[in-house]
Amino acid sequence: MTRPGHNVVISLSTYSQVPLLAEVYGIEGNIFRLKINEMAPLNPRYEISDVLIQKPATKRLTPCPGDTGTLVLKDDSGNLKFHISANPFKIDLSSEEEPVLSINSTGRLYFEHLQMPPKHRISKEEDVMTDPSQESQDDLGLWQEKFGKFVDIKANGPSAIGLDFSLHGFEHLYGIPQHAETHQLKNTSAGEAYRLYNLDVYGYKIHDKMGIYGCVPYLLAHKQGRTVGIFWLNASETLVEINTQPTVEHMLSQEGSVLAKQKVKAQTDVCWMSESGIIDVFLLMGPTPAAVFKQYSVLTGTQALPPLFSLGYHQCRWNYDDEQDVKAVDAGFDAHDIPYDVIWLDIEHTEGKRYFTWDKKKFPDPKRMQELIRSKKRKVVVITDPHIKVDPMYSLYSQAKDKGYFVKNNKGGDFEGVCWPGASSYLDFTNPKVREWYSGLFAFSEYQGSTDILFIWNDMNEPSVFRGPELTMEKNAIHYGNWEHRDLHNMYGFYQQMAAAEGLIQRSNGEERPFVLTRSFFAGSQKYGAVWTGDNKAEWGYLKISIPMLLTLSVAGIAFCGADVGGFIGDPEPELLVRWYQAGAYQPFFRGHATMDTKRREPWLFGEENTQLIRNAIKERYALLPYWYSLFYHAHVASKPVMRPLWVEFPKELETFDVEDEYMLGSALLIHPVTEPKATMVDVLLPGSEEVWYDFRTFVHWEGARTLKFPVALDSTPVFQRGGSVIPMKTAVGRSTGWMPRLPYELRVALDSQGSARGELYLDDGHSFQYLHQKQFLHRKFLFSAGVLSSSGADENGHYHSECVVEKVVILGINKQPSSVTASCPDMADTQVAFTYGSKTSVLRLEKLSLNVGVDWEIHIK
Ligand code: MIG
Repeated sequence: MTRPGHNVVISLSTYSQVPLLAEVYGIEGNIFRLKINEMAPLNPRYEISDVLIQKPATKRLTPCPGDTGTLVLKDDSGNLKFHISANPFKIDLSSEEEPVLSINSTGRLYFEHLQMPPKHRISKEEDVMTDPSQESQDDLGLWQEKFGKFVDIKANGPSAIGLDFSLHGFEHLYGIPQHAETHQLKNTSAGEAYRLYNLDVYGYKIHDKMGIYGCVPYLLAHKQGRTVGIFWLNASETLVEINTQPTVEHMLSQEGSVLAKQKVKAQTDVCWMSESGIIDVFLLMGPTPAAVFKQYSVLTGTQALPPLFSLGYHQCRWNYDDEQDVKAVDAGFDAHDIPYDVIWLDIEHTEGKRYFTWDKKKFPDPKRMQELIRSKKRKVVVITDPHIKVDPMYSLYSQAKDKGYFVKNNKGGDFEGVCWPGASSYLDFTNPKVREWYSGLFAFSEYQGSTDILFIWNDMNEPSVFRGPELTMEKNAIHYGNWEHRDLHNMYGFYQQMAAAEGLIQRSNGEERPFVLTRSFFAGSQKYGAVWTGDNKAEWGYLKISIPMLLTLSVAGIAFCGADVGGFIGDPEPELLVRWYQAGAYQPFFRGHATMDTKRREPWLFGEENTQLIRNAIKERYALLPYWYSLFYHAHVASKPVMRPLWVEFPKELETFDVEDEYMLGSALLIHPVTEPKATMVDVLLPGSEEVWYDFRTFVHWEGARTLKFPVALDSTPVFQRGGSVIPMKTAVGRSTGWMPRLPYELRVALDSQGSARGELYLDDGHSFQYLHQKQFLHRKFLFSAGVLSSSGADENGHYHSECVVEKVVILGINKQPSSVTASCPDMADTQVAFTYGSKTSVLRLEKLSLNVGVDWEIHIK
């Protein structure tokens, strides 16, 4: 063992026929990294770039005395200790002498070293081979694999890697999206492992471990008192096995009334296996959920701050047929008084699925159409897929062809597959030059018919290849740098969204925030926009599973996520559609979408009663946009998910650890969507014995640590405000977010058992980067304590002029009628505030206030 600088190098020879090199790094912020590669691989093995936002800042681990054959390192600030033994190779991590996790304690370290192909080996080893024709079939099998009609010839032969981690005391694991599965990861010992392999799966099955669309090779483990994360930085096909032994109490004996018990602590073993690349794993040592979120974002970046419009409602369909159709749908929203922000155009808007073009018959004047939408202060999103029609007359194709920008097949020609346009080649977004060129295609001068209200949707970027193995690209296709597709498959979509987002930024000379929705994703995709869960079905089960699916994406760093409202495939019954709008209104990315052969389902097509219900759901979303936007700011600067599983907010409350039918929006709202047909009652868990919870609509309150039998009608989703919070809202909604900046605010103040509350409001221009470069923003905090509600700066660096006022304050949980309420601002005489108080409800309402949102003020309640 040697110790160059900050890392430790260990030679491992027992796990592979060649020496392996293990490097151990301490990283600032309670992170630990382990890299294992062959000491001298025959060819370089793939190492991921572009996911880590910077070279992680390593820090010194101090060696301490330990047993012979063991190296003990201490991380002074994190109270962590690493016991490393080389033979057998094992690492134990402990925190203040409490064992947290062990590496390779079940001995699953696995490393297939690169070898000469069998032929070469034979010729080289001729002298020792007695009978070369007896070359074992097994050997060949490792070099080529049959998959249906496909033969995967592996350029580098077998190259798999694997490693196990034992998590001591943990039995709750989350993460490794994307699967149509529960939020809490299941034990896989009896069935299939979780598979991380990005695939296009139309109408995917629920409760399946097969990979769909995108993945993040990152999981979190949580127990009372500690949360940790394991981030396995590898983009090849990956399997994750999870084996949990829960805590058990053994009854030892019973003598009289005395019970002798022995508690055996829970342990979960996780084994990661990937097809190629190297072992590069980050251990995020928490100890809190918030600390783990932070650690992950230090590595991969935070959620991009979305433009405000993208938090509104999106109307999509495959397809809105033509300009007339777009106009009519847009007008329908106004006629029915339903807010919406964006109309979407799917693949049919193009000239024969040639992206960046328009079907001239259907969309003869795309700019005229966009000017109409602009006049409504709304936006358009169009689709651009990564496959490019093989057509020498299509300039995008011929340019990319000439420049050599397509992924290659293993014979050196351009890879060709079949997709929507027929024969297609696939842009090699892993090449920085290709990304640069692709970004340039979004320039207004390049993209004919585009304007600055046009934003982007990346679909089919797993990549989807019809008639390809599992509907994707052959693993032996060749990318930039001569890497095989197998090495980086799971990053293909990540790179496309990266290039598209960059393109939108560039077309505005760096001034405007992009919006790009992607179907495929990887660790770090949060930096480039939003993600949705692909082709779900118009069935109740898909509505229900959308919640755990989005919670899983959220804890894996992807805060801006959503599921197709209504269900993409099939025709939802009206009740399902209504319930889906009510649920979607409280999910981060809120888009109605439907496939081609479904009936039209714009919100007003199901009778006045249902229109009213959908209208209400969408309006509730718009009224809460100040809260949503503030939460996204928080996700952007402080790494906390917007949509949070209960365990994140109540990390000590065991009964929250497996909850997935309800969740928190930020720390103030608890949402329990109705996902069953004809429901009249839902069981709502109100966690926390210290908490008070208020029905968000009736203001009735309950103390926490109980399960409510909560009656539900068809008119709403159960939503509860947590005592101790202040939620900023708008008093009214507009036809889109564009009509809302001047509308006044309402503050919902819900008092905790001590009679206090706090909350925040973030606002800026909603679309540019000036919040970043010129600090043009307002970040306010509201505090209620001892009868005084105050507004003050949460971040004095920010400045933004707003005419907007706080007009209304509703305080929940005031238990006596005040005698006077006065408001005071710095440059104004104190004024009496008119109020109404309901002694039955304990609700105090202050109306007709006119307190500028950007200045400090106080309201005194006596
Ligand atoms: O499988 O572009 O998930 O949202 O409407 C069809 C057509 C291809 C799949 C996407 C879906 C989109 C559709 N696409």
